[in-house]
Amino acid sequence: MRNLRINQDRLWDSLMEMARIGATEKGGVNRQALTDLDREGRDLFVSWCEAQGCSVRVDTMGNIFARRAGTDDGLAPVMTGSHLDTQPTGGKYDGVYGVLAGLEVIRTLNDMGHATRRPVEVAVWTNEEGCRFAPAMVGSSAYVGKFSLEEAHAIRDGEGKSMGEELERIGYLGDLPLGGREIAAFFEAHIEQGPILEAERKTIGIVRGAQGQRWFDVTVTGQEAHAGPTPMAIRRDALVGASRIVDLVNRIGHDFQPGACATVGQFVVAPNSRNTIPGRVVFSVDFRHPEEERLSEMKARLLAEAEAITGGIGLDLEIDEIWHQPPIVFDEACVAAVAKGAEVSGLSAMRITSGAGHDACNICEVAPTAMIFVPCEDGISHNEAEEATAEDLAAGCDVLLGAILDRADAP
Ligand code: HGY
Ligand code: MN
Ligand code: MN
Repeated sequence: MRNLRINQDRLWDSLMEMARIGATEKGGVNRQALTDLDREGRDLFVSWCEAQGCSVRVDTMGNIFARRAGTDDGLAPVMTGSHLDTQPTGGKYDGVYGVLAGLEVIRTLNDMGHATRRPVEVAVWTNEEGCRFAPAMVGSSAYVGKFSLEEAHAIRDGEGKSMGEELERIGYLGDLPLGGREIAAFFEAHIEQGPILEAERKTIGIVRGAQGQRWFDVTVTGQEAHAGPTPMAIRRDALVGASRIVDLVNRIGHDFQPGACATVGQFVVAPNSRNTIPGRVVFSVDFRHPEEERLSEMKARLLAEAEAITGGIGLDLEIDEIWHQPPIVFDEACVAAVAKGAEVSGLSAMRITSGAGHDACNICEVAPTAMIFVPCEDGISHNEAEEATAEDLAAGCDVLLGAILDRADAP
């Protein structure tokens, strides 16, 4: 089966067609979870899968499963897939590549008339990005039981709309029960979203695992007052306290090198009026580290020093940890299947740990799992300029095909 190769142009054309849904002026994509654009992208994907003879089912979290039957169809499927939702200023490949690479595998197997022993499924996981509905990876988290269905449905966006309501509104509140199905193996193809593969001139990242993450919501409360008559000495300026904590977050990131990442991405000042002293600031903190110990130390330092900052200037502080994803290690046999796929395809490859979180980081809790990375230009992602070459994307998809066949045809 090794002479099986995917169709590079067809994969590229599908990526470009999907990228038109939510296309932004700067060449990116804004197709956030459970919006009408997300529905449009989901509908397009479902139509492509049905055209390939797949049966398509949707679960109660809106996760989509397109299934190509196996000769021994009662066996647990080999699954691949990723997400179709994007960041507000996202790119054409983050998540979408893993979904459409899975579809390209199905298309190639159909072209070759190759019947796999096990069924093959392509999954689309709901709300991987976590920008409209926090935290990230809710669909795959709920699938493996980290959230109950009620908890996940109750998550609200900045306008107070809940995931449950929005799933119903876009017609993706399915009736397939959440999780509980055996998966023989799960492979996710994804762009690296960092600079390592490009710097090392490698085409394939054999992903051995992912770093841990801790996400926080921080609220600093002071007192709104007039910017003119209020003397500096008696002010309780929430923005001053919040700004000092932003600097603290950055210092923690630098102090826990090598490996740490620390980001404040969302920042809301109230009342955000130029001549009123800010009374309340709410912002996000995203900590990451490959080692759980270090990640806990980063958290401890944030809690201790933020309290000292705000207490010292009469402000109130609330830090709410909204998500913790420990570092994970993928299944060695699946990682080996990816390594073998790269070797047989004659592609340059290296083992790598993922800096980003992915749905595979959840699915690995219920199935043997591994990921395949391909480079993206300058390592840039979560940016409208995100770019990758048709050749690298096709190479990663060939490795995905090899890994899936390795497990789907296994005796
Ligand atoms: O935040 C992440 O790592 C992923 O892009 N949701
Ligand atoms: Mn992604
Ligand atoms: Mn992303």
